Amino acid sequence: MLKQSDPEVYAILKKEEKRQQDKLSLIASENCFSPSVREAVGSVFSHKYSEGNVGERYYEGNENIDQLEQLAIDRACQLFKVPKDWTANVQALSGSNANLAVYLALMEAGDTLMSMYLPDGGHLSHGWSFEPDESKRKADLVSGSLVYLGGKRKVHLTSRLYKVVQYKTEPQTKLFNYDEVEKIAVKYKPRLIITGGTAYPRNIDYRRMREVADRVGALYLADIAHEAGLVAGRAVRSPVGVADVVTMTTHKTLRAGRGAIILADKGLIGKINRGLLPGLQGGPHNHNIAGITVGLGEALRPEFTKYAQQVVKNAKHLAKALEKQGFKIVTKGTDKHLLLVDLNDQPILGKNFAFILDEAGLVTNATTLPWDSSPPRNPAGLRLGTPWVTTRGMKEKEMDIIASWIKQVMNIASSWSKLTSQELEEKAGASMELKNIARAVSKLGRNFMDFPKKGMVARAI
Ligand code: DSN
Repeated sequence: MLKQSDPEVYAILKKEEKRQQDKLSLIASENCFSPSVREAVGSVFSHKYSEGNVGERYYEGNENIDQLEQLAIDRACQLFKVPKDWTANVQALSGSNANLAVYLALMEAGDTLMSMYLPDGGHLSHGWSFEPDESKRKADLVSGSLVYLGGKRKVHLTSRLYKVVQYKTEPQTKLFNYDEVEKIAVKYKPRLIITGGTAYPRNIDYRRMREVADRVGALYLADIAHEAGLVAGRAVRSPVGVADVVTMTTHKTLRAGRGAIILADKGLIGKINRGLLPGLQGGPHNHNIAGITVGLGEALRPEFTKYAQQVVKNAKHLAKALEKQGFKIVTKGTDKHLLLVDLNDQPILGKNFAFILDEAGLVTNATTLPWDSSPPRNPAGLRLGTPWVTTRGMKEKEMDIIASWIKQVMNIASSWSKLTSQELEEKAGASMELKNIARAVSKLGRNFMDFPKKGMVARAI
């Protein structure tokens, strides 16, 4: 129908379907959803306003939305094995909004929060501000201090509303030292401590962080946006019942459509509900809640546990395979779905390399690395993740192939290190060698996804 009614949008949609089919997404935060999740997201649920919570709405006509949202809450509680007195909120439109709702519920403006340093893998919504003066930034990197008190430019709302103290990894290991984190907490006495982020490849010791929070009388928020599916599939440890509040997005490893879930005890969730509405949002996106409900149902099936565990196996294997190809992996591996490649000893750094890889059909993103002073516009790191390729059914054998393609691309690009970005883009665009790899990527991809005719979930694992 769209084809006839709006051929322009239809043509763009077809191009995007082809891009997703032909290329491999190795972006750690991306995944693809089953046809059932997508059917629910595209449903009439998007037509309805339903401000409020189950059984207490400001608009009439919400008997079906109530049933849907209660099912989502029940499934979330079952999947994440919450304690008896806990419940869920499934209305936050995104992970950032989920976190903001928690802050609104638990803190006053001006309170102190403590979170992971963004360049070491934290998240913007945990309160980022930066120092525009590059020399001061570099001085901070060599000082060896494990605490960051922010810079002049308060780019995220969180850093405008609250005092933000961030803890860093250690310069040698690039790991968090919990004794040091505890000292920082004792000194700055935060009201809220946050763990989690987007690029820390190792497990977080939730129990140790609970001890830190208890020592200083802070509340503890575990943001598992990235790991939600791995927690659900028991492929990594769970902070549920350890932290006071757990937030997550639903569209990354959890593969349940776009949105967010907040888990906490019923008293806190009551406050968080009010943080979201009227504090932050208007009507919930019921079509997304429908997608989340279907995705949670899928995640409750035994196949999902196999999927989550294969995601981790694939990431560990990809890290090893890349090491064999001569790449340096931050912390020498991973405990989860993502890994960081340190390109400092390679001819091409992160942003340029990610661009060239995309020309070869491998979609990735550049990232900052802990204790690295490369320019933020072309950071030295490359973040890779395995959630999407695992959904497509790929296993260790394909990780070896992907690692060898990444090496081949670096070899092809090795003589381009002195080029300007524009020259490099022209070279990459014209390279027959990159086009050949892109063809091989697309050929491999055809064995792993009948998109969009057949469901990936049915094919995966
Ligand atoms: N954009 C997400 C990621 O890539 O990790 C975080 O919000």
